[in-house]
Amino acid sequence: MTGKFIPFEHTALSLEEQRTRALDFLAFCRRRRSIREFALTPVPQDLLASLVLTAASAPSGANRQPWHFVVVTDAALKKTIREAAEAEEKENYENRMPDEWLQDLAPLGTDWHKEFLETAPALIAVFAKNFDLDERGQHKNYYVKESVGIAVGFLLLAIHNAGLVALTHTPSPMDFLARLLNRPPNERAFVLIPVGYPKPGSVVPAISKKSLPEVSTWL
Ligand code: IYR
Repeated sequence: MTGKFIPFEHTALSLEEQRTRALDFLAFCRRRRSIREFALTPVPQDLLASLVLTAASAPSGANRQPWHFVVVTDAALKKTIREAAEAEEKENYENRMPDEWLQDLAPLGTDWHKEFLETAPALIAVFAKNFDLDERGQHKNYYVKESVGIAVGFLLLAIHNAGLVALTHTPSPMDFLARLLNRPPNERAFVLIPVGYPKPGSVVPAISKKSLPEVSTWL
């Protein structure tokens, strides 16, 4: 072992406490919903910083932390992002998406209009880095999609835990984000997450999650 090791601080729980916490957390996670309509209420910067740090606490291949988060609260920049995303999405909905995809999206009620990119008080653009760029050149990262996917999972639950709501938005193609946000050439846009408070009276699609037997096999 060449690395430095420190004691792991494990919090031991009684079995009863484990069960209660597991069920409470399940109920908590099930209350999370993707929200597409936001109130104009701003989110304080310190709260957004805690969310980003929670995402950045995720495990990653060789602990390379192959992510970068750009937090956009500037109104003019949000408008520019909205216009660029809508241009791509209009093309998607009208020409690029096959019928099967459009039918799968119908219950969600989505279309190419992306007002939330302007009304949400903050947009968190998540970038994935296949390699780092340093003085010596390129330094490879590992399991980049898996790592950034896990970090986004942490981020979505951090948002929910802080009493905020979000949407996992994936305008496609997303290259315009790196350009508009001046990102270096080693960063690729991974997902765009509007964050804020729900518009009063918000509704969500009446959809359900699969059952345990549908999602798991026990051997
Ligand atoms: N990115 C498009 C389409 C879309 C795709 C999936 I898969 C969704 O779950 C929801 C939307 C959009 O944002 O409208």
